[in-house]
Amino acid sequence: MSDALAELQRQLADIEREARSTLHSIARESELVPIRAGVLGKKGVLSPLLAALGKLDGSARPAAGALINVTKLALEVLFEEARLRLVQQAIETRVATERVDVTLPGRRSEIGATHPVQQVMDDLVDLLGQFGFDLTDGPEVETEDYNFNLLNMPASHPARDMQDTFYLQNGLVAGLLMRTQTSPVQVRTMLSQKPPVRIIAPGKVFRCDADATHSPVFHQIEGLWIDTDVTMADLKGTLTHFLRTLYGDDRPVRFRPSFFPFTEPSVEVDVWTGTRWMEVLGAGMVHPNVLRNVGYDPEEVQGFAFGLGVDRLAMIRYGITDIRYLWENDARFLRQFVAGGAV
Ligand code: 2NM
Repeated sequence: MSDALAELQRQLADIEREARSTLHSIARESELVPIRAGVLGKKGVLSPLLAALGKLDGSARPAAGALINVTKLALEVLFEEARLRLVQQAIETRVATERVDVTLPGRRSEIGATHPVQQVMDDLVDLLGQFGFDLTDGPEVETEDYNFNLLNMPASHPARDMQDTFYLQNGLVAGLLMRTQTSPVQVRTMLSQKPPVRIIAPGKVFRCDADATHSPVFHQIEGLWIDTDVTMADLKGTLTHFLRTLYGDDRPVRFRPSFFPFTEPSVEVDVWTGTRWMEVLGAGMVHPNVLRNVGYDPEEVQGFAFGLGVDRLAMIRYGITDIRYLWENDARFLRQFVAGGAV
């Protein structure tokens, strides 16, 4: 072998050894590209050797060319092996570090639960629905007509005082207020429907009052049943059955005479707790003036209405002593009412 060939062989061996050791030291496939270019590329270390072929003796050229090609092939194999090894390593690293333990419990933010007042509301609405009452609703901002005048509450009525009612002063529409009861929904329904009417109106009501047992925003369900032959006996029978479904079949129920401007006669209804009478709702036969105000003839149709405070019933059901707990949104308080236990 000529000196030139021996020298070429030495150089090729150096290049191959150098490439092997470089390929063993790298960790990422992306590092491969510049290294490959530096060896096999146009400006790589093999190029000057190929260029030098021209300067060799014609007789030495084929052997030199063959040597370079054999090394080039070997290098290509080396680079491909390295690429496969690095790709495989990357996959194994990902599998090891991004492993998902499918046996872990799911992670999520607290999704919360139905508020205790809403739970009672839902239960009562559901029960009254079974009694045949249709669900209605209406605006929380009302006019003096719907909230007071049509309900037989004249301008002189004490409940209409600024001290008790939130009046709105928006400078555009006079006489708007936050409804103080859901009866305006009953009025709107009677104005738009002929009897028979059998509805409940659940919702928020607003009064200027705040202490341990009064909240400026609270919840009512009012019921109304008007037909040609609805009597005080229907009032007593329906409400007794309603309360005994809620509190137990043999629960003593008591009707006391009372007064509301929109009913005559009016009653307050108590249930026996075992130690004392507890007031749970107010009711009465709808006043003839109210019937006339909505265009009904009190000689032809009559009926009863009732109203109950949902927040108070929730406080009784859950033993809550201060109504303000219901509004503070303290998660430690609210978590106690999650059905089936704390979240
Ligand atoms: C109550 C008590 C008694 C009542 C009356 C009416 C209407 F619109 F028919 F006149 N709605 N609700 C009523 C009657 C409400 O709450 C303690």
